[in-house]
Amino acid sequence: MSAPRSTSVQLLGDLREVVGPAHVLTGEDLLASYTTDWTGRFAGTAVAVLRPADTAEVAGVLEVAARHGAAVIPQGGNTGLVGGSVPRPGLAGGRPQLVLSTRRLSQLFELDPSSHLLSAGAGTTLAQAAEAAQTAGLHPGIDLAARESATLGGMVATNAGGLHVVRHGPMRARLAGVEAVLADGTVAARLSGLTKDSVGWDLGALLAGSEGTLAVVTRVTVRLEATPVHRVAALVAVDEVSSAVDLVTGPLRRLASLEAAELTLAPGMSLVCESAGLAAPPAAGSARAWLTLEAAADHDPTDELARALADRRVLEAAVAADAAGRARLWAYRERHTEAISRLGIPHKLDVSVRPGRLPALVARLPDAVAKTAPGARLVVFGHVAEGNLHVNVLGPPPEDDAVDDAVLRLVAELGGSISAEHGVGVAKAPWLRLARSGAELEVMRRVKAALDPGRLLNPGVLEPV
Ligand code: FAD
Ligand code: 2HG
Ligand code: ZN
Repeated sequence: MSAPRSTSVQLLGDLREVVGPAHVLTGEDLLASYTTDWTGRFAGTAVAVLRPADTAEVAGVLEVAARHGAAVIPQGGNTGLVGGSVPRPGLAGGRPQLVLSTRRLSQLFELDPSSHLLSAGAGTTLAQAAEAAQTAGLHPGIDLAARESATLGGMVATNAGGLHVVRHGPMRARLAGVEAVLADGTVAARLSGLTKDSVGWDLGALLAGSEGTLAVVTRVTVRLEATPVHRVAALVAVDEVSSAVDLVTGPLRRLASLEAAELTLAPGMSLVCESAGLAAPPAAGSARAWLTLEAAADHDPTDELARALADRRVLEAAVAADAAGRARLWAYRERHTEAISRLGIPHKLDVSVRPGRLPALVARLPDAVAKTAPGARLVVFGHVAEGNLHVNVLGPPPEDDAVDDAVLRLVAELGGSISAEHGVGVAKAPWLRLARSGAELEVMRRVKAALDPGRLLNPGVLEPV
């Protein structure tokens, strides 16, 4: 929703004083890429996009926004998939909406190899952080296909997961410190990087998963891991989804070197091969599921991986140890998101159940989808070790959420979560009560009211509808 012209003129004038005229973007052409989300399902209009250069400018932007009663939507790489990083019509209660882009907050503040820590501006991309860590033979212990655009601040705000959670945990576990600006401009920081520090509440843990509703993260300190000497990837065809789950929760789980265990199914495999022009995967035609595995260690983990896969339910496997070969195998898994988006605007349901219930979820999804969205195309893949499936449905119009309702209710019935790693955003706000009790939501409401009483930051996100 746009503000009355007089308000906008004063607001824009004050914002230009804080960040400089070149960093207050206005006009539809300039705003377009900041006001529509990655999927194309969520979009709105903003009075301006602000590109502050440092923490003081972020505080200044928030102070001006509060004075003018404008809502602020923090945005990093805009790769979030739940509509939390863009303005939305109707959610700011008629107030002007501003997008605060963190992309200029990309300074590398510290690389401390002895403590295995990297501290950088919130707008630093994951790829930039990984490249910096690599100069010391270290890596951030977290990886995802959006690595070239997703920012450290966005990854904290969503508690991002990704491909290496099985070994190194989600972003919350990688976090050794944060600096953030609260809605009233207060700068709060806990950047000591200490492994043991039990003085009260943990600011980073509070902000991990807060989706831009409590503060703007301006700096992130990440724990690093030593880069293993050897790395091997495998694309493994199995007869059934249940076999993939059994292997990952059994022999593979016992491998200390296991770094990734990803699941793909036949419909997604066909789509990716067609869309990206890839050769047929192992056992195409007979396999119902594939595991993309990666093991990494200072010894060569190929033999131990092979031993863990010595099982009659494994139909065929392709293995690669060199970087080009590994990338070739990973393409079957990593190119799902882009291949799906080529077909239209998907309904994305990022859900988790206990791994043992994955086969039941996979088996029941087609029926749940067919009943609410007849003729829709269903593509399912995910992070099998955490029971995290990415359920993508193509067909229903973006605003028709009957299929979202059916899938999320099925997941809740199986004791699962409506968001495993992407967050709630606006996409899943109507179903928050399926995942959190009334008492838990009341705690969230009180924390929000304490830190952002004017509901300045990301109104509508993470709020029960
Ligand atoms: P944005 O999209 O800009 O923002 C996401 C949310 O964080 C919004 O609510 C926003 O308001 C808030 N936010 C952003 N920056 C800040 C800040 N500095 N302070 C406060 N709030 C902020 N996600 C996974 O978890 N695992 C995956 O494997 C994965 N793979 C992906 C693959 C592809 C191809 C794509 C497109 C996305 C993928 N994602 C994945 C989703 C996405 O990359 C993550 O959610 C990522 O953490 C978003 O980072 P971002 O910088 O793009 O944040
Ligand atoms: C992934 O694991 C991402 O690749 C994206 O979380 C999931 O596209 C999706 O649904
Ligand atoms: Zn994922």
